Amino acid sequence: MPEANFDGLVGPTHSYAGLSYGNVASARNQGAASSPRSAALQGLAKMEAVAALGLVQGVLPPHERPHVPTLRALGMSGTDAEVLAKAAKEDPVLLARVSSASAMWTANAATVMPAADTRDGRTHFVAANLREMFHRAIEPPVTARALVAIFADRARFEVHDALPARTEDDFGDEGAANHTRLTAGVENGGEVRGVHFFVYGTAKDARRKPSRFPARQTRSASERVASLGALDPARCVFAQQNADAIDAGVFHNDVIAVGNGNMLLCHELAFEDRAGTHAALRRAVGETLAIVEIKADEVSLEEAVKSYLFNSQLLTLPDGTMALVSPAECEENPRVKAAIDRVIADRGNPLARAVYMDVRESMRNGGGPACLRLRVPLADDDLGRINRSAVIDGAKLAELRAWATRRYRETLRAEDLADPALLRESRDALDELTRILRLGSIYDFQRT
Ligand code: SUG
Repeated sequence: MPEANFDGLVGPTHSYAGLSYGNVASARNQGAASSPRSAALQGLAKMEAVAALGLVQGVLPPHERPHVPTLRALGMSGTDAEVLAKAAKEDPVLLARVSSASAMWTANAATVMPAADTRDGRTHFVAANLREMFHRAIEPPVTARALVAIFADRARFEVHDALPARTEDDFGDEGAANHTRLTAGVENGGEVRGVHFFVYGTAKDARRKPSRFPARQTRSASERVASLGALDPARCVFAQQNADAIDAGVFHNDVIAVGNGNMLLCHELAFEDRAGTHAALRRAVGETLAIVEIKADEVSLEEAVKSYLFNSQLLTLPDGTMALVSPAECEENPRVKAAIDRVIADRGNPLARAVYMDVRESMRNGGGPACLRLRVPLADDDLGRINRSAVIDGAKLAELRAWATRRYRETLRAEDLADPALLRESRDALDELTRILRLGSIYDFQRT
């Protein structure tokens, strides 16, 4: 069967706090009012659209935010309301950090290495440590619990905790956003063997490093992930991201390249060593690999970052063709739209169509369609071994839409984050969600 996609649901505290240095959209929209309800409905509409293409679509839950335990660990005490009031007064940026709904971008939840590629024949997940940004570094424990709640069968799945991370030079890991699985044909599921392409922003011996913005993924982290996932080293390719691309706002590889099956769609400025990276991929995947490049004079780095062209989902459909699920911003930019049309018209690759989705609430924080999903290549018989309550069908979609409409606020501003009513509403919403998705008690507030 083709790979499944597990999208992150945005949480009730979705906001624009400008928290991610090096993420151009996040900085540009700092301080804007957000709409958590629209964000949730946009995300659900995208899940519906992908399911309608004939794919298995799952959902991963938001995290508990504001995360009061983090504030307590930093010495703020009293009732929950008092803790929130202290944070708002003493450190509003910290309050924004522990309130971010950033777990919605599940391309950063984990790296997934499917059974067909691992030594023990099980599918391995390594939760990402996201250590570069404080607001994201608090995600891994709940991410791992959510994954275990869905992929619970230890005979088939192993969920690893995030890599330990200490200093700047060691194990910064941002998960699937810097990892692409390629195969020799259009089939991308758990039955076919894959090649694992890891792209890192920096390494101890890197020839060049970005000068303006941080490189979040390190080579040593990618290597440890591959090792935890029990991959065959001969089927792994490691490549450095172009330092200039990072400085232009490409904070993850999935902002400048997307691959699936035997197709890699990438910008000519994606990799530090362009020719060497292409050659290594061709050697590992074989001559059937179609590397489709977009040149800088067709779409500039700046346009790529603004439109999020490469943050499209490249999907294999049941009929054996591929579709691109792109942000609406790509359709609105004539040069980007023309580039997509050119690739579709070109017979040398499997891309047959594009679908444009409005995920603007997420885009304003630098999250496009591909950021919103974790790909999980499953084998046919795995589907019966996962928690099916987290898989979308018509009834589940209707239930989630009604839930979000009832539970989420229409508008949210920075000052609302200290509102104790918002904390209560969020916990009530998540408590109900864990019942809808049958996740058990994954949140701290449910466990104490
Ligand atoms: O980590 N934005 C996220 C966007 C993640 C996108 N994911 C992928 N490319 N796969 C980030 O920079 C912004 C939150 C804020 O500023 O309020 C944020 O965390």
